[in-house]
Amino acid sequence: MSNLSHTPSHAITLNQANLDSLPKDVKVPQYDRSKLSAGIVHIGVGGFHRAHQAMYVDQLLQSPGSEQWGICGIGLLEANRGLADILKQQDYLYSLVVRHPDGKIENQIIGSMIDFLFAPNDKQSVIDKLANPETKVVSLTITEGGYNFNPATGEFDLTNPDIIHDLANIDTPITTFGFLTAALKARMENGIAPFTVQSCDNIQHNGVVTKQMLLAFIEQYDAKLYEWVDKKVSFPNAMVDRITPVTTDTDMQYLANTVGIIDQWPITCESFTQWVIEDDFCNGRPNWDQAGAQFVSDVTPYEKMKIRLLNAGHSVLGLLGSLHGFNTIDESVTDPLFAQYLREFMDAEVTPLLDTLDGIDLTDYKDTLIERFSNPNIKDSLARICLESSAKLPKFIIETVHENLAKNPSSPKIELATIVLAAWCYYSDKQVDKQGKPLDISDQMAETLHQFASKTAKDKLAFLRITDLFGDLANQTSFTQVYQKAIDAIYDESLSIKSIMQTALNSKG
Ligand code: CS2
Repeated sequence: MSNLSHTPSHAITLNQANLDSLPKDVKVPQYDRSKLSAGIVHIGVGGFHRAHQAMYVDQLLQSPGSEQWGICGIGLLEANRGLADILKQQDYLYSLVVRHPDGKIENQIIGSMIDFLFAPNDKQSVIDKLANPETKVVSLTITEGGYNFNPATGEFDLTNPDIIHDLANIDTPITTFGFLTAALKARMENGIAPFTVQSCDNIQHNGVVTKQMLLAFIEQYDAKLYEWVDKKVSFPNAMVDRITPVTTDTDMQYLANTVGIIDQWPITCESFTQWVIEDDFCNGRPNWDQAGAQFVSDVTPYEKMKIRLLNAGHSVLGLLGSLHGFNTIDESVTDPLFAQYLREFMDAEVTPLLDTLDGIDLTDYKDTLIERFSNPNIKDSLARICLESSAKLPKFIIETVHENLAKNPSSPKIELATIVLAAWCYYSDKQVDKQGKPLDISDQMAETLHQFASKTAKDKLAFLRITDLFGDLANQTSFTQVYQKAIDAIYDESLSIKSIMQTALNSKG
């Protein structure tokens, strides 16, 4: 985060010593932070973790009896250095600015994080922390791409140079899998019960996937540890949800100028929040249900609903909105045509694939999504939504297309999703919107995406030949017929994105 240009004289710097002097309408921790210990170690302290899990823990800590469930954050990436410094200066406190759709704002200080370890500075201390018997739950928000699987086959990628490094140097690892393995090995050898690994990323069956990936790593490393982890470690699946835009200078200025707090990295989020977790913990767990989370025996239908409607809906608005020239989700969804397109995509192409859920009305759920996306106080940038699309779209949208093709091979319901995939091709190829304005693209696979997409003029199916993302879609005629039509329309510079969307909706009657 950058620094504040002008610091108002009345504003108070956020740290433990100043907590009692903060403005009275700001909610501050009502518990004694010095009594907490870190039963939870969290890898990947991005905005989402700070708006979601850390907030649930903060809520739980407000009532006595949960002191063992403080959080120690871990940053594995060099990019986390700035965050490590800021959190330390602020005694690991930060502000959460909750913005309701009607303009109401609630400001609170989250106190559940009590330490942060920056791995590049000292890997051993991270391994020791994870191996410490006090650590009962290790949670992860390492993004969809962090799980290191091939999106089409689901196989763990053993060719990743960082994984190769970690298998050869388990005492000085780089990846999440290396650190977890080193720590679990130490626990097994020292007779310490294992921790639960709790994934908080947007992957269906995130617990199952985490277990498969970790075991694929350990299989290459140590047979005895493999067996121990397979039998003893639990990996509960979970559905996580709270829209958390990227923090901007405006957020910091709002806190300093309007609220009176100098916070170098505040977090802003929507008021809605949801966390549904499978109750499968091998070494105790916090009573997150007392803080509003739900424990269930099977989270699968919740995960699928959320990823295929909310996350996919974001990507639909993100890619089409970017090509149209919009900047934020609320700007896109308040355009009636975009809202209609999103709704039709959800109703016709996704909903028929979803299971029914006790107590959840899918029509209400979709209405709520449109309301949440329309929140004018959450300026969620399309650049954030389109960030790492190569890790997201296979799970969010391409799986839906595959399922529709399998369900109804002669007339699959795939047209609206296919236009989004064709838009992604144009986006990766031209890297500008339909008016020629450069797009802010950030994707680990950006080069490959560009390379394949830029052959579209010669071979309309070129982009689909990235089989790691699209599987066999290039060979399925019922898909390629629709896709070629979508490519023709998107690449026709005389057609606007909106006219293409309108035509697609009209053809549905
Ligand atoms: C977004 C998510 O990154 C994305 O594409 O869809 O970050 C989304 O905002 C969260 O999953 C909301 O819970």
